Amino acid sequence: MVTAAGIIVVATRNTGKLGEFRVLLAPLGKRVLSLEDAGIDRDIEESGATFAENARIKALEYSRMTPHTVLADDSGLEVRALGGRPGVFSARYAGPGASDRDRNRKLLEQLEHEDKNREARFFCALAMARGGALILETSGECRGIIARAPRGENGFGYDPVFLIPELDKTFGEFSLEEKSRYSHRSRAARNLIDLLKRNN
Ligand code: ITT
Repeated sequence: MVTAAGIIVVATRNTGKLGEFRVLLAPLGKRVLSLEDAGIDRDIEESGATFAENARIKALEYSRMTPHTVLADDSGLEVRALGGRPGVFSARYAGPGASDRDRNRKLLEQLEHEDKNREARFFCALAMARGGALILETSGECRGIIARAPRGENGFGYDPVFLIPELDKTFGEFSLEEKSRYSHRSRAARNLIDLLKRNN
């Protein structure tokens, strides 16, 4: 297999994540390819019990399908009043075929009677692999609260309902540049870049 050291395949079909990674990985000066760009159309079952396990499964499996280095992200929202749910089920929270809007509606309904206890965190686990071998793993988190109603049109997923109280802004009201400073994914990506620098 021919590998190109200047390429990273980001193992996601989520275009929101991909757009963020293009910004977050820019300091590495590598070409960022999507699964589609890399010609990979198979899907991997996310059977892990934790974000870290799922990120590892995705990185290892996809790295067997391409000669390039693969970076996988498994992420989601943990809400304290819901005992940490939706957690690893964040993408599947409102069942198959549901939209981001459906998931946000369900979340707000479930928290309807929670006036004070609305704390939540976004968590992002990253795993990097090549040729079926793990290179590194890291993670990042961002704490906030669940807003009373969706605000803002930017981002994806639960962004419109995830509020940073100090700024009185949801992630849905953040620009891509602001989200790239505060988010769980940006923290994980900074850790990844530090680890890569230390290992080289
Ligand atoms: P891939 O597996 O292809 O990467 P996915 O959307 O299924 O895409 P996950 O399994 O990691 O990704 O599920 C993460 C879900 O958590 C995602 O669909 C969103 O609903 C939510 N999520 C994760 N990061 C988020 C963010 O930065 N903003 C808003 N919602 C986020």
